[in-house]
Amino acid sequence: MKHRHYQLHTPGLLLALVLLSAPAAFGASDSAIKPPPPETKAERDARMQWWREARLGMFVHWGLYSAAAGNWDGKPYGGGVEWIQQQAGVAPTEYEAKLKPLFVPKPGFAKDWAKLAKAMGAKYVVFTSKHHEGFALHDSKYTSFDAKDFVGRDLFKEIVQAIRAEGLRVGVYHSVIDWHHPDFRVHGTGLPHPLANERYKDLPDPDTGREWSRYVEFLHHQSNEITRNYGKIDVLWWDWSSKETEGNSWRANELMALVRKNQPAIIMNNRLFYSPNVEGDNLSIFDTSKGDFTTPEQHIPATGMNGVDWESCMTLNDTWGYSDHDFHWKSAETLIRNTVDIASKGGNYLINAGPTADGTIPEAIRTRFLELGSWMAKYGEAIYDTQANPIGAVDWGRITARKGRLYLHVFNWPANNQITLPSKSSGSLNAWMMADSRRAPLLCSETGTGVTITLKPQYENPYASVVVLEGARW
Ligand code: JFZ
Repeated sequence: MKHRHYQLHTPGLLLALVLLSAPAAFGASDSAIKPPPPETKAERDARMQWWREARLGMFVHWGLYSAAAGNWDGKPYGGGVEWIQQQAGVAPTEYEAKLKPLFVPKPGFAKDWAKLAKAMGAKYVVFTSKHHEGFALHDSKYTSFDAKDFVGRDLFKEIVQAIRAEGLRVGVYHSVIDWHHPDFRVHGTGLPHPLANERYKDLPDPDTGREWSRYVEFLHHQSNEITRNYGKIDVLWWDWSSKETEGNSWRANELMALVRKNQPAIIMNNRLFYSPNVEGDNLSIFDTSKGDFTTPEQHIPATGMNGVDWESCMTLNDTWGYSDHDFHWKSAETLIRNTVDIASKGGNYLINAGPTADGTIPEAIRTRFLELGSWMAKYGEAIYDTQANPIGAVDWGRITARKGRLYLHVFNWPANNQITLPSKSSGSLNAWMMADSRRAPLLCSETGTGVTITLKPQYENPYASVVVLEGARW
């Protein structure tokens, strides 16, 4: 269970431990940095628009690790088992040999993913083109550790086409960490590596002969392939950097310029740089020169922040990659209320699914995503393209807004059927239960402390009931 804490709850501890033993930072000097393309605020807003409106995305972690299903040599592992190679300290040759025969994607699996994403109400899908294990889903000229060589299919292409066919935006997660590449360093990066495992401590220095600059070349080549060979890519989700290995270590500015050359409208996260927001809440440290949005992981910042684009990503159980023994599922209620909470703070919610080795999304995930989707189908107007709560926290639920309208999401239905919000009337108030197609007006009254609205119990929704309110002022 220690691993779970490392990865999901206190990664800072891991970083701190590694930092203590880490030699000085290394990394190629960034001699060929090209300045970012000039972009006005209006241009940036236009580029970010679809993403800001989207509010909900589906994350998919799928690779060779899916075939291990959270077990190695008969031993079950907990936490994020897409790290199983690192958790069990497995050398690349053994890892590849064991998992290759087990990784057999079924035909049409990607269509199921895309259909589920659509039914869930997601507007975009972010899938792992390569996770830390180094296995590439795209057909890469620069390695034979890729899907084409393993299963004779370009899985990246299948996935992109399926997502597009559902009218959804395409996001690609690309790990800058690579446990397979012979030039990716084992020690001193502040990043995890399987060969840093205890069991190898008496062997000769595994970093002898590793040439970092060759790895970075390879990273640039693969990033070029995935952004050049598959049509439009909407999001690039880099993962991840430590204090010691970030920015120039990846020749990040050059890498981002390359990607933007291939995909002028692409939206990138900021994980080519060390980002305390992965664990912390301080959105004010966000810097757009390091990426377009920031990525709190497994948590929701206490408040949003004007002008900061952010996306909370979360597992559905306690792992990103598939585990056959982790049943610690979040409920549909949690998914729905998190979606509302995040929208009320002006962020996006990226919810993960870990398919099995053949690409099947487990039933426990499907049912929860479909439940979220049926709520979104009814109440999506109160989520998509809305703004953050403009009037402050309320004890009965959350608030989202758009021009002239507030959406009041009631989590805690009051016994007297009345909710109060701290705002005033701008003349006449008009409110109705969103689930009431006749829009019968709710009783509204201005009191000394704000506006009181009387709800109609027959429209109560067990997850979140929504009131539409017009004519409020704040
Ligand atoms: C990373 C991955 O390691 C993980 O497997 C998953 O893909 C997730 C979405 O991203 O998780 C992290 C990233 C950063 C830290 C810890 C875990 N960190 O900064 O300590």
